[in-house]
Amino acid sequence: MILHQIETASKEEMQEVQLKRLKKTIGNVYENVRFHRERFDDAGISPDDIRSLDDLRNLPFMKKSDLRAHYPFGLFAVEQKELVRIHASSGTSGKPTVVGYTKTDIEMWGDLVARAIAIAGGGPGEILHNAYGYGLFTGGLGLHYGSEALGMATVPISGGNTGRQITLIEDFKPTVICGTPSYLLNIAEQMEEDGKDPRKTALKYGIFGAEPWSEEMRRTLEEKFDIKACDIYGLSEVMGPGVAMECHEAQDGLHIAEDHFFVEVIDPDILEPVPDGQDGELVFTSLTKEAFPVIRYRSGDIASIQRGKCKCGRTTLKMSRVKGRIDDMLIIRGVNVFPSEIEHYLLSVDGIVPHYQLHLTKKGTMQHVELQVEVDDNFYYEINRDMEHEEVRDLVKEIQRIMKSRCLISVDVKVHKPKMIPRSQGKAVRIIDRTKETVEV
Ligand code: DLL
Repeated sequence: MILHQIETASKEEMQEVQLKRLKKTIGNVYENVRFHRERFDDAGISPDDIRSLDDLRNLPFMKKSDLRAHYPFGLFAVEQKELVRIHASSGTSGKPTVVGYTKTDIEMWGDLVARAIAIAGGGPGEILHNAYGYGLFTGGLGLHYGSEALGMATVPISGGNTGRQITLIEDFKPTVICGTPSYLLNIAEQMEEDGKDPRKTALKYGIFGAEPWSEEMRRTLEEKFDIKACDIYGLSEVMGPGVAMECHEAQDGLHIAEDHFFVEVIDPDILEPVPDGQDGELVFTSLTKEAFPVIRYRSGDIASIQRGKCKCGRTTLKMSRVKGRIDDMLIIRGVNVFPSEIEHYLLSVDGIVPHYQLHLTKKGTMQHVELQVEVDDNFYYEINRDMEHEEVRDLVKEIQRIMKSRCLISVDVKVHKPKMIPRSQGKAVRIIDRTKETVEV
């Protein structure tokens, strides 16, 4: 269901809307945010110099460190009394990044998430089971307001308490479910353990994101639940979920809400644009946000973009799956690899479940990676629960061979018995980094 005419607009029509909104945003930040005003002045640019979308390229980039440096409210463009919501994300180091919303921002976000849910197959009158965490994280409340705006009965269960999730999925009969892909896998496994068939629920569509996941993981979730699973992307600094959403018709890239977010893709080393179709860092400029506008915000996320009309009828720019964050990219003996690429190949190995962790250590100056995986129940019973079994050694060799030939990396592999890798209730922890604890060799 296409909710808004702008989703099928021509390129010219879209650019006209974008430019008008960009000029307004630039004027707003120059007037109201000292940080932006000083940087514009330093670069010798006044808001009137922004006459085309290309002129945006003359402005400096913003980074997460700018948010931390102005913690908590230093980059807000409205007075505190205009705010109706504050979210924050913890991050791995230092202060959290804080974002704020006016009443208009919240309405706009709700409309955009409603659009996203409709893109994924949801519709008014149905029930949506929302297993994203409620709280400072934008996932829960973001999907919640969008679902209500679309006219869906929203079950605000949040993450965790998997037994209760299963009961409500069975009893309320939602047709749409939202959560991180790793948590949904956790729910499916729990159902199977309880002797229930996840394919027998009323679910038709899954809206999964907030963490990188692979095509293989999509196939696993679709197969387990008998649903169509689509990728939802967003980041709190830019708004939250709903910045881009994959359509259930094509399942081939995520439609960016271009009328609200202008996207650039740059080479993170030289900070120049990369051609369409080539991976680079996504950079966002918000076009309509009031409380916390962002100008050329470097997301740290690696993806590519493609143009053209989609099978679903939309004409908006599409982004690929996010491969991962620049900070999560592993450099193993000179080879760059993202955990999602490892997942992609790992899941082609029979007998392995889609839960895995990468344990990083340093031996001398060398980064050392151990890939920890887990066998499925069938495999475990076939080897008579003997983890010393020859087949486990063969499995290790097979995984090492695939990692070497596909990802070009040499890794140690540790195979666990079932249920040993910690399960997530939100964003999965894939990397355990112990490189700070140097082991001398
Ligand atoms: O994760 C917002 C969100 C909630 C998106 C629910 C989708 C669904 P943050 O906590 O600020 O916000 O984390 C943002 O998560 O920069 C990406 O690195 C990663 N991320 C989000 N969606 C995806 C996705 C939310 N679909 C950070 N694929 C982003 C891969 C994703 N990574």
